[in-house]
Amino acid sequence: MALSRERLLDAYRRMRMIRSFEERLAELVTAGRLGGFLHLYAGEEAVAAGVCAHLGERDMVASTHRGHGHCIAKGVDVRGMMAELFGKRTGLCKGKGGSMHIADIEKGMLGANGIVGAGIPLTTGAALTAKLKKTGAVAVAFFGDGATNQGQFHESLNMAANWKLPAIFVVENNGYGEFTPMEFVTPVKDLAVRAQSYAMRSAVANGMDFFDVYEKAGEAVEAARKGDGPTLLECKTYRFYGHFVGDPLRYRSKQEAEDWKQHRDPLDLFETKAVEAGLVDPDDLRRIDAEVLEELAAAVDAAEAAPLPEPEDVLSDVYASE
Ligand SMILES: Cc1ncc(C[n+]2csc(CCOP(=O)(O)OP(=O)(O)O)c2C)c(N)n1
Ligand SMILES: [Mg+2]
Repeated sequence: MALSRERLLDAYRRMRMIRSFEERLAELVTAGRLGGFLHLYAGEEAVAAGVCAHLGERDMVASTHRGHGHCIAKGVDVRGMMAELFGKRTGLCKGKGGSMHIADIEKGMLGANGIVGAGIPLTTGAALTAKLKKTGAVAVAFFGDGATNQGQFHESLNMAANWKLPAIFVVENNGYGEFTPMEFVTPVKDLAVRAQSYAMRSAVANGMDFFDVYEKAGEAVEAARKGDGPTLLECKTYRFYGHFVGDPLRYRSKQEAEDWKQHRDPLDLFETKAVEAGLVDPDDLRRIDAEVLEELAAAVDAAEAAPLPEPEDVLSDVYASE
């Protein structure tokens, strides 16, 4: 599916919002204005944006501990996210979830998740629901290279392939799980090969290139929608900030990180390709950059000014009900 100028600009806006959102959070934490443990998605924007550009609100997404990017790409309200990060009553989850539990079911965001790999069976369940109810929706799991060594990854892929569920399993291979390089714990180089055990379709994408992710995710979504079952899509990517805000980064060289930032930044790559092909105008991109910063400044102001939850709120929304 070729992208119109309008949809390209929308994809760029989402990627820019992810980048600026994460940069703002890093500043706020460093300045002591925001607490909590944060895993930033900066560097991986093309994966979330390239996949979510194929999805509508009825489609479901399950995320990870590094979840802000997936939420933004899926259309979750940035003001509600910011207030949630500040633990405020106006947050998407009324301030009780925080970074690793942001969820917005109305937008098809099943939730960030502090348990590595746990979004994968949730996605499998959402895909089973879509199939049984014939909604035409697909379900997407985003997860890291580390998560592919969890049992639930293998159990879910087996089940999804066997039942031809409309699922897309997107592995964000950023080369590290916490502070451990992938090659220390994983004997295969391309995680996509793991799909073969389940007779599942697979693809490898350059996760820094929106257009490559968009194309390969498009094939996966199309196959899922027409009943041809799931795909394991491996996106090779890199996290610019390390595992969490404050990570001393002793396990990777400065040169390695600089190389990714200088030569493979997904926003730069998008701009070069889209402008050279005459698809967008740099002025439009600069206008979006400015609008995103304005929107974020308003979100931070609103979040800081918002009330904290009341003590009695601790007892509401604790148990699921019909
Ligand atoms: C079941 C479980 N085991 C261990 C952890 C601790 N932990 C948090 S993030 C992480 C690394 C995950 O690596 P990966 O899946 O590659 O995702 P990335 O952080 O690189 O995006 C680990 C081991 C956890 N949260 N849950
Ligand atoms: Mg990883």
